[in-house]
Amino acid sequence: MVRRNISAAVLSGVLAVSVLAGCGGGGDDAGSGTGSGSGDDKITLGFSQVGAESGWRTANTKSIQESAAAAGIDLKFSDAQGKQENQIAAIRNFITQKVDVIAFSPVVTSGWDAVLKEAKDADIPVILTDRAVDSQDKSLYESFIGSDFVEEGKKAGDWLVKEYEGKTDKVNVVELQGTTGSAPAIDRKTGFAEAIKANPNIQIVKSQTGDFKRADGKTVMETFLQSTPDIDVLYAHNDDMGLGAIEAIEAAGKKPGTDIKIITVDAVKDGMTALAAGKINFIVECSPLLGPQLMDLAKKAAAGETLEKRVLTEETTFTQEQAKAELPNRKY
Ligand code: GYE
Repeated sequence: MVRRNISAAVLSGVLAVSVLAGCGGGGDDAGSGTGSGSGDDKITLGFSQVGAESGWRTANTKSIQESAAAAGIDLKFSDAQGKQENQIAAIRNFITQKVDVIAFSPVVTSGWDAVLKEAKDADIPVILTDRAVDSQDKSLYESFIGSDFVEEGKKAGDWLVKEYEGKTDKVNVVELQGTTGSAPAIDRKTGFAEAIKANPNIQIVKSQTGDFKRADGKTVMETFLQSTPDIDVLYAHNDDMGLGAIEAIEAAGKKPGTDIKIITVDAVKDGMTALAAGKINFIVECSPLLGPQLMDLAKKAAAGETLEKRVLTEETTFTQEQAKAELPNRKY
């Protein structure tokens, strides 16, 4: 059953009236008093997911669904299939349903102000999960939990600079970008460019989106290989695109990890397997396991608490040797 949290109702008498009227279960709600012990005070969380574009996303969805169940939160999960308009529709639907909290992973950064304002006007707290929005008005959401994507790009670039330390020969890098306009694509590009900029011999010679998908990574890499014969390095914004590119590289008769060095981001099991096998050279970790922290934040938000505005995910990096050691423990 969809119910509003008590603290919000206490804060506003007007809201309390409209909430009780809107629930169609006024007796239950009116009797719930302190918000505990009624047996029917489950928090409802509406979550709009980007889609299922990558191994990372699949692991992220699983983490959110499992953590909601473990936390006793009623999760309304909606898959946007990579489309912003679907996410906006899902969020509007959550508002109509009067969920207690809304969380979503915005497919792109811009274009959210109107729907976020609608949620705010309905007094439903919003938590950004994994990806950022570019809204200037930070009061449109309560918290943003996820990685520092600029930092991830920097870690990728720093590894490359070290790898070619002391060398002055030209290093041709091709880049497979994530979904155009998404926070991780923008930031991973920025961070990487910043890390390599003091080394003019390291140049990004081709850069194109592969939409964070394996199939697109493969087709775009095929075109890179056709147009640019002397590729030294591939920087892919996620494992899946890197894995697709590996297929293209092998089909072109080259050895991934040796003829072309490969750096990716995520560290999902398939990526780690390729890293341990020597087909990828370095992976920057991006953790998809945001579920437990998201549920904690959702509970606090439903209780009317002020949330930390930015919750950062802790992450590491993996070399081939480190991947071999980590692989048996990798859950996703
Ligand atoms: O790196 C990629 C996924 O937003 C961090 O989205 C996420 C990214 C992740 O499709 O694999």
